[in-house]
Amino acid sequence: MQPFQEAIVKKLKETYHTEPAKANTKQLYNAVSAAALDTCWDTWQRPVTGKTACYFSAEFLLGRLIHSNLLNLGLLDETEALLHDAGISPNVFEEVEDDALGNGGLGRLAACFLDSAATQGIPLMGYGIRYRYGLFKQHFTYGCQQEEADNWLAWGDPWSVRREEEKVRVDFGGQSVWAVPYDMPIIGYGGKTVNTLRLWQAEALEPFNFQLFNAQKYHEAVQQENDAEAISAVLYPNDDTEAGKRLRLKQQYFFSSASLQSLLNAYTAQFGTDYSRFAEQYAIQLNDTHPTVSIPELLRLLMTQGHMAFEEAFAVVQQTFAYTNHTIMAEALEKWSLPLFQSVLPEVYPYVVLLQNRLSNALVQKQISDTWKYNLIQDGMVHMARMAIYATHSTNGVAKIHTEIIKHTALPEWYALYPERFNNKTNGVTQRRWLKLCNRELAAFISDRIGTGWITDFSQLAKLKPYAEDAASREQFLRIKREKKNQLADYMYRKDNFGLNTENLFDIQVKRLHEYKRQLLNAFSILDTYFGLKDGRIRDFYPTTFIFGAKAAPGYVRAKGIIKFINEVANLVNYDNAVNRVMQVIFVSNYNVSYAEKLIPAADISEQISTAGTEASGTSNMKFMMNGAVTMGTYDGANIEIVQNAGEENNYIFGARVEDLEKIKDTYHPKALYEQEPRIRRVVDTLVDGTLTDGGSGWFRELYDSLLEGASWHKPDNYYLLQDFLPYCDARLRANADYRNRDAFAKKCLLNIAAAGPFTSDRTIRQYAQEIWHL
Ligand code: NBX
Repeated sequence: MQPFQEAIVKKLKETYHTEPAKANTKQLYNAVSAAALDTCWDTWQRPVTGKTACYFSAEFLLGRLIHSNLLNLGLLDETEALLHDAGISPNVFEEVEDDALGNGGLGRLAACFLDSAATQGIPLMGYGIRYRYGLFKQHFTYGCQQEEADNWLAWGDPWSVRREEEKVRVDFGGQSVWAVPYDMPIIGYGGKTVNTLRLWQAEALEPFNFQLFNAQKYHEAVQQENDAEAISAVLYPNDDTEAGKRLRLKQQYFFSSASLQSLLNAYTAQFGTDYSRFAEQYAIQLNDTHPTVSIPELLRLLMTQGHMAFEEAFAVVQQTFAYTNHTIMAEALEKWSLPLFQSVLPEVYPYVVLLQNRLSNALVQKQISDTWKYNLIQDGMVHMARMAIYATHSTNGVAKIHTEIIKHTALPEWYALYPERFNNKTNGVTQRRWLKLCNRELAAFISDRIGTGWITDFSQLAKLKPYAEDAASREQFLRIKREKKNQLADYMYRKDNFGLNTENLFDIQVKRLHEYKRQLLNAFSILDTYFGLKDGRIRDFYPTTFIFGAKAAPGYVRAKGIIKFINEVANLVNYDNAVNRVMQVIFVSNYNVSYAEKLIPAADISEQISTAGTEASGTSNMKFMMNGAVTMGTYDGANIEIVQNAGEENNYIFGARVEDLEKIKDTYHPKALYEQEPRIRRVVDTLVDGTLTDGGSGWFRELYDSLLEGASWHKPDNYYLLQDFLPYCDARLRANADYRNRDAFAKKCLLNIAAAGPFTSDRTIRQYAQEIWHL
């Protein structure tokens, strides 16, 4: 037996008095994890020297950690051999719950960044919240989304270490709590660097009040405990901002203050209480505006604990912080009402006023009169994005087009004031999880041809390009795709009790459910194909399986209506014997990181169909690309950079561009399109003509009206579904026809893989380190 295998056996024996062949999954999971943690403990505990970057984020969507940590430590093969010898399935850990402390792209990006930084020896530490319950679990009853709490800690938390001795106190107006850090190792590939993700848990100063208990006030006796623990109890399941929730502001301040206090404690231990050189030791990246209350909080700490004058403290703050914007949707820009902010954070508010006063002076000096566009405090609200731009040295977008839209459309007044602060950092994803781990077959295919250097240097993927011309490689690629479809079919049968036709073309759209992402457009186009097949308008259709996966925010009624609609479309198609040999539609339940790892490698077509100008970047588009799917997409987000690099001729770009929409936006009349075009009318009418039913909820009528009549808060079809409908249907039929020539299609796929080099988060995080943090 290898030493690591012996270590696992020893853990099982000492902790659970059992052995591999007899252990249950939870015991195995905890023993393997603990043994693995031991192997990197010394590396982890080595003190870091020099400047450190800190990623402040309300979300880290880590997914399942055991496989990626074993991979990065080089212990995956040994572990699997041990499982095999004990007669245990290699898939045994598939029942272990994901760490789902995030909603979607923003939280998953944070997780990719941590992996990439550790792999490249960049000292990047994550700071966030240890939610007791992560993103809700989803299932469907009669096609409607139902939510269930995500009790992820039921599996134990073997990758965290509680650091009781490093807890700090966080004060709100009238409430004080402990913030207790739980540290997780972030293990770089090869195990040479182990960084830290520090997640804070809220606990009561005094958990139990005996006096109240003795007075038989049982509820009051535990009230402090309950109120404290509420702060880190649950992840808010909205992936756009929910204005005005008191607990949400508390969460933001809780982890901001705790993280800053812990950085100041570490700084003080090394350099004393002269904080004037703080920014030489720490760079802090704000992941969207969620941690932006860190700005007045650091000011407060520097001026009270460090006795600094305001101007001096402001300079430190500005040199320390940088801000990343992830959305330009006006309704998603965070604002807090003044009364709420003042009552939750009375000690912090005065520092917001100091910032506002400094800004006011600057605006006078620059002779700017429309100050209402800039004010941090305006119309009874505290504007967090404005604060994040004003008090930091860098504001970045997450794809080229997104950064241009920030500069010229969303926040032009700020770009005019401080043009040098604005910069782009196109997103990326880690190829360790999103290729090496989730698609071992394709990873081996690549390594056989170009060596293994791509695992840590993704630019080497370009060396794969000549193999697109090699018939044997194309054939081998197709065999791998087939194998990944079979694996997905097994998984989906277990999870969703649905049988996939693995001979089919797999067309997949997975992402949060949002009107701007246009899952409804996808569904309309599927219906158009369905009617086209039945009418005989469409012939020679290559059999296709359409797959959706998405969670809707629980309060987002329209999004839930769209889920129900797609499930009804799926029923209509799947039970219709006239078409179900050539079409399948399935909406998988509980789409999460682990499901993504099964779905993405099996895709032939990646659906990236947001309204131009709305998706800041997208990151699943990159994951699909590196797994050899072609992009069916609009000119939006990182799709643009993807197809520029891989060739438009190897992808399917359709629909109105930002400039086109700009031109038609005042005259757009979706009802005219509906009336003129029978194919549009036919699919839109299924919402109301009895073809499909919403079970009496009224959701489908509401969707119908939103497209044709609008609502009090928006114009009709404000995401231009009907505008892009026919071009989308055409592009899909074109791709479907192309797919018949499997060999030619495989060539496109291979050219996409070979062009994926720039879309690694290794490149992104290097750019942050060099251009923003100056490490
Ligand atoms: O961030 C996403 C964007 O929509 C994607 O285009 C982008 O690729 C990704 C990474 O840059 N934004 C996102 O995921 N937002 C959230 O999850 C979110 C969560 C909570 C909240 C607001 C937004 N209050």
